[in-house]
Amino acid sequence: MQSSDSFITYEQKGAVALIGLNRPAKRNAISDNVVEALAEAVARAGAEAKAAVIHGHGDHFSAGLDLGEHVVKSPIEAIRGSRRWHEIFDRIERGTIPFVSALHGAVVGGGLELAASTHLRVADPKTFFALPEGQRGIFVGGGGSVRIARLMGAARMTDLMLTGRVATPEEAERWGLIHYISEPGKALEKALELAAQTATNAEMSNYAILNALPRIQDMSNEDGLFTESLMSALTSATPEAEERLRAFLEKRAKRLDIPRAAHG
Ligand code: 1HE
Repeated sequence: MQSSDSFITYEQKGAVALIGLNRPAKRNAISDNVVEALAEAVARAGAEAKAAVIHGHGDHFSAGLDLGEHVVKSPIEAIRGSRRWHEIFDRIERGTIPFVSALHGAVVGGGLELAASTHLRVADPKTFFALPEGQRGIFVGGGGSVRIARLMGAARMTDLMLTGRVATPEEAERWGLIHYISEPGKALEKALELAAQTATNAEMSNYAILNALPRIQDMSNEDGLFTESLMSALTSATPEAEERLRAFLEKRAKRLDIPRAAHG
């Protein structure tokens, strides 16, 4: 038996926390122990790091909910379990630091729900995505009907759930489910690079991107524009913003990395 404190690994790489799902023998299936260890790692990252990467040890990111544990649950126990997943994934999505997921192998069911709670998703070219809940006689319970449906559209999610079909990284990218397809075998490297980049942003800007932007999507135009102006005022009234704006005007700021093709 694996000891419960090793279900998740935690390392710090500069300003970035590296959180690893670590049950490779069970394809990183997410048991109650994994969820609790993840909660601790997420809290630690929020306190100690400026960005975080979530990845999977072994050949897969995650095979989703631990089906062995699930079968013995009564409805009320399952509701408690689902609500606990919501709580922790919400801390990832609406916290104070950006999370990047490095995906490879299976990103299935609850594994995809976890990935959907992160802010940027990078996938290896051999990653595969599926929502086989229909075949297992269950439903999503880790926030997928909200997050995954919003990312790729409820119609596409319906297809994956009804048919159980497996989607490719190219499809996932086209649907807006992932942001990047890495070079083969380099998803973690690319995710770390992106996380390190986000860690250099002003913390208030990151907070606004993580917390105001998604909430504004749930508002009317009027309320969205109003909230945007408040957030904008709050963000620009920080000493960090003042210094960064001055650095740009004094030509001390790092310049935009403009793709060569755009130079004409
Ligand atoms: C598991 C799990 C799991 C593997 N819970 N034990 N998720 C699924 O329906 C996906 C189920 N898993 C698979 O389809 C396959 O395992 C994979 C395609 C991901 C990987 O295949 P493969 O050939 O590398 O591994 P395997 O031989 O299938 O599995 C290796 C072991 O991991 C095996 O245990 P063993 O004791 O026989 O060695 C499997 O039983 C075990 N294993 N996946 C428990 N998921 C909050 S609601 C979310 C709802 C969902 O997530 S539904 C989707 C569930």
